[in-house]
Amino acid sequence: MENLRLSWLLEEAAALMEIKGENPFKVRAFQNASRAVSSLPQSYRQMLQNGQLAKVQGIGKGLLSQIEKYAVNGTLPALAELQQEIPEGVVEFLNIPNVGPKMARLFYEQLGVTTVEELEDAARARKVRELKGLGGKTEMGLLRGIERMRQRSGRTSTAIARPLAEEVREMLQALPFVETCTIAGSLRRQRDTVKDLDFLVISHEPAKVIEVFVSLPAVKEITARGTSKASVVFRAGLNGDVRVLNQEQYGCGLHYFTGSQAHNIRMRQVAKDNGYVLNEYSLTHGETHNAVPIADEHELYAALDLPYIEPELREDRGEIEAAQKGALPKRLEVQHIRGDLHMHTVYSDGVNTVAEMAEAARSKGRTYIAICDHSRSLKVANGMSAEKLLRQVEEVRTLAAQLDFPILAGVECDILADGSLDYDDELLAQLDIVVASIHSGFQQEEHQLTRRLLRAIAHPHVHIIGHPTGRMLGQREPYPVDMESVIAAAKQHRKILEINATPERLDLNETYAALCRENAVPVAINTDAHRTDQLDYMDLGVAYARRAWLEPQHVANAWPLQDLLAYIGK
Ligand code: DGT
Ligand code: CA
Ligand code: CA
Ligand code: ZN
Repeated sequence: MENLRLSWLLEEAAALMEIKGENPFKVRAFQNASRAVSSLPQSYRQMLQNGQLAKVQGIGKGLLSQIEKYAVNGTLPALAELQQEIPEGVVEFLNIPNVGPKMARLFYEQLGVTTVEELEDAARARKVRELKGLGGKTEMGLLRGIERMRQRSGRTSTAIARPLAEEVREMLQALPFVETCTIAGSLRRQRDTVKDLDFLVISHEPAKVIEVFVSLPAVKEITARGTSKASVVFRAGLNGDVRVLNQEQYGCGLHYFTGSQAHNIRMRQVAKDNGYVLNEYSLTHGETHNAVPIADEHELYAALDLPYIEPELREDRGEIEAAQKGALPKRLEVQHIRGDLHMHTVYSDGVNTVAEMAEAARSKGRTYIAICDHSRSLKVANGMSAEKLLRQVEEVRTLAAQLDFPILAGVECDILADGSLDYDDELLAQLDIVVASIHSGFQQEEHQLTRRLLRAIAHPHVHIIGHPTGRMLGQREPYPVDMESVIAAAKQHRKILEINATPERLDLNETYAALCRENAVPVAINTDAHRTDQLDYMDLGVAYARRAWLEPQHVANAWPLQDLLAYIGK
């Protein structure tokens, strides 16, 4: 417990330093120390006394001296100083969509605002657009962001929800009196947005767990608090529920809190049909009332004569019937994914070189990739001129030979307002693969947007339609498109539609992805990575695709490269 508290304080200091604009190495040092402290084998105090703490990796001299002072008087000097300098309200700026530490600092330093209300007033008084590097567009975006933050009655994107949930889970899991902490609810079912976060904890000391949960640094407000459950509002704006159970209740409890409610209701009926009673804690015999020991969800399904049903399928969309008939979809795993057909490099708005992306993708188990940087019209993303694209094609081909790793030379080509493409046919013909996407003119009517996509699909040099509905979860609605016509056209022209695995996108959504499956239109799950670490979005894309019941055969980049090339006619 002592270690955890220190770890939080170090983390908080790091966040404040970021706002203050401190040297990133210094920020990193505090973050690393926070992580190191949270996983110490003994109490930091003991380790300080016996000299072991100085040897721990991630805790340098400066940090050690901070911790020594903390051990004596209970305050971290660096944090105390930062809290003097930066008002609490400024930290809340970070909860506004698209506001990072740099911008928060700018508002605070240049406008002198210290609360969200003051910031909003300043934006309405058109003072934000006067700031260096910002403009009217940022100002409008800021006002919309503040509004959205307040609304929040709605759902939160998994992009925000998942990192927060993982952080909370790790903190609870690290407690000595916690056996297991599991994320349940819609996040475990891999929904694209969630209403709240649900945590299930196994512990013999529920009161202690609740105590820690409600005092987590991420918690803003406690809305309900009992002896074994609690509800809070996180600073990020969404709610959280925790439920503490004992080990015997784990299997049924996890199943219940994972949901969905509709799936649970069906499962209760199945239990009843089999002579049992299923509730949130246990499975009991209907007549004897004796509990059936259920250690985990596998045992629960087995007790009801069912194969295990993946959380992603638990929506009462036919999964129970499929399970009874032995017709559940084969579980799509990230190991099935061979290629990644959409990623960016320094040629447009990416951070890494072609070589770095290729090496990273290979080390993550991909056996082929496509480099698809932005095309010339997309000025904001540093779109490539025709000459630059040709230079890249050359580099890609040379590199593929050098690395002995198949890299397709591609492009993410803008679909212009009239549905034509951003380069001429002669240039496109030289590429191995073309992802065509809409990045502008979302304001068009449904029939115009649909026509644009249909024209692109019919274009002989286009192979994949990127993020087909343009949604940005929590920021931008999908643009209106007649997706049934789009899918029909994709089938007719043997094209591929993308599930863009970026957490804010997940586009196609699960409904359209399922429609593709039903119509035998292959889907490509692409990361759209702009940095090497974003290649890991593949895990999320795959998990999301399971919600659409996609199997490896439905996913074009799970095919061997030869099959993919044959399908796109290369
Ligand atoms: P969300 O939060 O709207 O994104 O979706 P969930 O599924 O996480 O919903 P939530 O947080 O209200 O509840 C978590 C799970 O607890 C839910 O999936 C199933 C279970 N649950 C909650 N309320 C009920 C209920 O009234 N009946 C049944 N059978 N299950 C419930
Ligand atoms: Ca929930
Ligand atoms: Ca809940
Ligand atoms: Zn794009």
